[in-house]
Amino acid sequence: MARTADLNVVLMLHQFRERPHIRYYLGTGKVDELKQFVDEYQAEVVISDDELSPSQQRTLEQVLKVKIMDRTSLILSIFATRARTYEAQLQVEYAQLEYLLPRLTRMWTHLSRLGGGIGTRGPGEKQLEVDKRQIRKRLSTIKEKLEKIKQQREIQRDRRSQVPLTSIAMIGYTNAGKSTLLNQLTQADVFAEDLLFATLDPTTRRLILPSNEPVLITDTVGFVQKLPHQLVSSFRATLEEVVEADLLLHVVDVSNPNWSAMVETAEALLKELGAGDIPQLTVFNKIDCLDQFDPTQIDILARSPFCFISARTGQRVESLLQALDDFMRDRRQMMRFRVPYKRMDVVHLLHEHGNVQSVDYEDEIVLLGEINTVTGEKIMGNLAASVSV
Ligand SMILES: Nc1nc2c(ncn2[C@@H]2O[C@H](COP(=O)(O)OP(=O)(O)OP(=O)(O)O)[C@@H](O)[C@H]2O)c(=O)[nH]1
Ligand SMILES: [Mg+2]
Repeated sequence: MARTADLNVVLMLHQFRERPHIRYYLGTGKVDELKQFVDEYQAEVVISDDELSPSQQRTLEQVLKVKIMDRTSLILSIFATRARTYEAQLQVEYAQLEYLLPRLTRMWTHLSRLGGGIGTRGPGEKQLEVDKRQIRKRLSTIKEKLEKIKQQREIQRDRRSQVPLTSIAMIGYTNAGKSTLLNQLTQADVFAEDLLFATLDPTTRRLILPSNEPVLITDTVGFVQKLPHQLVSSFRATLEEVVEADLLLHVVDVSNPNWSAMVETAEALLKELGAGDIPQLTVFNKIDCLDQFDPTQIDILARSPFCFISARTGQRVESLLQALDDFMRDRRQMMRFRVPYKRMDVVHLLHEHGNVQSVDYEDEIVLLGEINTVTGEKIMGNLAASVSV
């Protein structure tokens, strides 16, 4: 992640502890060691792989005399450079301000030295209150704006669901290949790069399965271990696409030796979002990077159906489509429709959404076809006056 943020990593330091040191995060001996390295390498930034408390961050900054970032602020700054739509920008700004608010005191300790002694209300403290008030005001403005965007999206979603299509959401660890897969499946033109958090905004495309059934497939923000809670809450609206999906495609980069830890991270986040019970299809991606692959070695998979593909080369993508069709088959039923000749629009809808097997022209048009039961009923419901089964 540091490299993603254009930082040049010169050294990594580890310490095993029962729990972080309450003041310094690291043990005091380790802090001394770190201080020596900072001087030796003339490091400009020190990043901790956990979130630091505001006071730990402050104390370390005083001792090490360099900028201290934590995992959260690093992720936030990467998100900030990735946010392209207005909504994503607002969501990131919200998360950043939330992160900043309890950390503002630093400026005060620095300014108060100019004012009175310790314990007096110097000019710095007043400034701090003003700053905090402004931030809270901005937070509530952003919240209102995000709420409006959310409402607009709900209207769009309602419009989309005039004829309800099964919705499939792609989830998975960042860099797993979700956007590449969406592009491969639907010729979408989504930004897919060897970058962390390449995607922040959800993109939805229509995909026609081999059985002729159209579905909606959505690509969205990738997950990461210890994803900051500020981001989870501010991206909740975006992640609603995930929570409301009928099926999750859990994309896994199987060429990464840590893939099973990544699967667990994603599972935990799904639970947190309330999406833990949505049916899943695990998609092991990047098989083109493996010398050989042996599905039997993978034992965690009893939990959900799975397939192996390469989103980049397109290898075995048909097995994924097949698995999607298998999932859809359970939701389909053979139905007979009688449609008056003047309702050719309904005939079109049925051809578009179902697998029509026969059409007979009698006093009405009689169609026999396999169709998603929800879709079939909706089409009939909308046109109840003129369609019978
Ligand atoms: N070799 C190989 N590389 C792949 C494959 N699929 C994706 N990649 C590469 O993996 C990198 C990440 O792909 P993305 O599609 O951006 O991944 P993502 O899951 O959308 O990532 P985020 O948007 O960051 O969550 C890109 O460099 C892709 O070219 C694959 O099947 N094989
Ligand atoms: Mg992506």
